Amino acid sequence: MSLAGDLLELAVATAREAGRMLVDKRPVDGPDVVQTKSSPTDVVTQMDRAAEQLIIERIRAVRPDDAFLGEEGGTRPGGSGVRWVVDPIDGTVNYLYDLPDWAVSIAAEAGGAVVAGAVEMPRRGESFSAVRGGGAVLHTASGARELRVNSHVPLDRALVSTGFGYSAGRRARQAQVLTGVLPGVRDIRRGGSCCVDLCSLAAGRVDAYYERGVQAWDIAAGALIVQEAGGRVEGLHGTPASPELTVAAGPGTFEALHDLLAPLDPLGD
Ligand code: LIP
Repeated sequence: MSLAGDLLELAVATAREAGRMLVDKRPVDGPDVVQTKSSPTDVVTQMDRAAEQLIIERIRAVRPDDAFLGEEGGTRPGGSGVRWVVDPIDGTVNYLYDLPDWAVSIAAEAGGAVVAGAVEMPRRGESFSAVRGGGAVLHTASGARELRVNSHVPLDRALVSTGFGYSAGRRARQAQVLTGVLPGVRDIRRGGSCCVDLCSLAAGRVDAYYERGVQAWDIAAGALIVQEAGGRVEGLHGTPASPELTVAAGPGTFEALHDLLAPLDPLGD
């Protein structure tokens, strides 16, 4: 098997194990918040930390020389040219409230580019994955299906998902931008997890996604899944997607959403 294929297999198996652990070991009264980050509502639970530790241990047992970038601090250098980008729970607030839309996201980079990605959604019973150049797939108990984004959806009929940051100032600005987007689209969805939103786009369950301020670990696996399902994932004016701004949609819809967003100055203060 190719390196990317090997990495994918490890990503999928590890994400599945972490997802199972997060369901099985979630305390009945809800997980404890052990830390807050950018604001009092940007929380880390003991389960985020336990899942990240499990993921790093499992991968290191097989590939001890790889580097890691982990949301909960599991960042370490490596000498193999492979780096794992890990979000142990994307959608932590959903997990805290026992809402189903959260996921384990694991991406593998080789030579600086994401080549494999797995997004495990245990409460939905869904495993999304992609390998660069090999397409994107959704596995469920009833089988596997190849993913394809919706394309050329007129913007006024496009269902668009988005998200909001954790700081009050950033949210106020995001709300202003939203007043310019909402009248031009079918409707808006705010699910609470970037990688779930990206997988929903890849599966044709929404038509587009944009968000300011997501991190590398939120988008790494989901962006590959969207691209392999035929979609575009970029910033504004041909820049790559980044923590600054991520815009994602199928051909035709992407350009229309881009042109609606750009004059709204979504990166302004
Ligand atoms: C979440 C993102 C989501 C965003 C949330 C939050 P976390 O990540 O996936 O898109 O809207 O505010 O940042 O904090 O659950 O890993």
